[in-house]
Amino acid sequence: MSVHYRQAMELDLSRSDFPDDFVFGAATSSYQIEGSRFGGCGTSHWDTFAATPGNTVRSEGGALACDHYHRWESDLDLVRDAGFDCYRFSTSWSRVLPEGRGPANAEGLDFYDRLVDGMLARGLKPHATLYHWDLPVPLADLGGWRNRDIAGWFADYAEVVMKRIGDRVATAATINEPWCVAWLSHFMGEHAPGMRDIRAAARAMHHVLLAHGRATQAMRALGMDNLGLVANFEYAQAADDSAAAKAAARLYDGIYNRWFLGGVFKRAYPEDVLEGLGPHMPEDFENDFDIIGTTVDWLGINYYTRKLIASDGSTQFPALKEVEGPLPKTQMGWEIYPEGLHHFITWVQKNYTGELPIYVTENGMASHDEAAGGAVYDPARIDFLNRHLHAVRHAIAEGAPVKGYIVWSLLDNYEWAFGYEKRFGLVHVDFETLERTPKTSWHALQRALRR
Ligand code: IFM
Repeated sequence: MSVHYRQAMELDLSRSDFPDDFVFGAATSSYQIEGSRFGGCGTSHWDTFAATPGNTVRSEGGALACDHYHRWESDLDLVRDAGFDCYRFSTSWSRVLPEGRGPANAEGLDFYDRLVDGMLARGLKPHATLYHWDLPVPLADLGGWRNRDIAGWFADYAEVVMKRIGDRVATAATINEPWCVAWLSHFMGEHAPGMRDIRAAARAMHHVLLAHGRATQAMRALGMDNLGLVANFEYAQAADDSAAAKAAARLYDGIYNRWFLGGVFKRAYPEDVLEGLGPHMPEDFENDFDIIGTTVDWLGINYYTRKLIASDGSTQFPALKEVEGPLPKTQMGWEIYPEGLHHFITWVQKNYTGELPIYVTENGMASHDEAAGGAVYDPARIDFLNRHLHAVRHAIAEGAPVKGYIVWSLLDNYEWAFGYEKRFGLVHVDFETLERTPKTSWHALQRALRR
């Protein structure tokens, strides 16, 4: 191995470059890894969405996924052996409450009980998320996120889960990526339930936050703390110098980045977005801001990329389109832009969260990784992690209260509409044999965390 090769395989930061109480972790989500056909899990809207040809690559779904339901112990060993401090996982609403409401599936609750104890036994802090997109079909059939009642259903589910594991989790998040739950799924139609409807989207944009607020209150009532929301952010830049492109990028930023934070931290939605969504919002939505603005203890930032945005020339809201950018891209076709992570940490702190702790709850990249001779060589991921960790360190040096950095993802897994094609893992999964092989990025992180 040449010196150059070895250097390309190292992170140039180590644990000691971050504050003493800073945590490093890896993340997954229930539907993407567990296998939804096991353990009495109910049907989720991802099972039915995937079963409809054309919605996902090769109609792939999460029935087996990484079979984590049966392999969770060795998977947690991989988290521990990498030297991580925490593990971010989600509980499946369908596994816990197969009908979405009513009787709980004892096997499902037992599974998460064992999982949390398994983390603690390995010295890992459990970072739980209640909703990472596996909505039970009986609730989807009642209108899902379009139905205001979902706020109460979700709060009840939060209570059932946290009565069982809430005494042992280090942090609890309500919703993962409200933009995906609402906009990507109800306006863009790319995720379950695959709707393309402005009215459905407006309602989901509001109800997802109402559900967040109600669940936060339910967990507080159980005496829990360290409660948060995990939002995703994309750095929106005008594709050219035109006023139309600048306005389009600003609106994209409003829908993606300012809407959810506005609701939770300012108890108001951004005016520019309301201009389009206003006619479709639920009646008297303003009266819900006391619930939506329920105090949280931290904010999670998921960050992957930037987008170049232009006007699509139409008059139909939001009248914008994405334009391909010139930067190097990941397997997802997403530009690599670490400056965006620094931007969002400092922007969020300045405009919304102040001294509230921030976690980078997801960051990572997909690449075409292949196992050969028991190894998986992924230097691009090492470079990606390095550059984004520098961005985090830069923000901390400027005073941002960042408390942790969690890599997406522990394992190659089910990447939603892209099926099993896109590989985000630090650990390669052979989807024929389900064999796990730590990639060179996993080894590089292990060395960096030991240093
Ligand atoms: O795989 C997803 C995850 O479920 C949510 N955040 C983005 C990841 C990569 O697309």
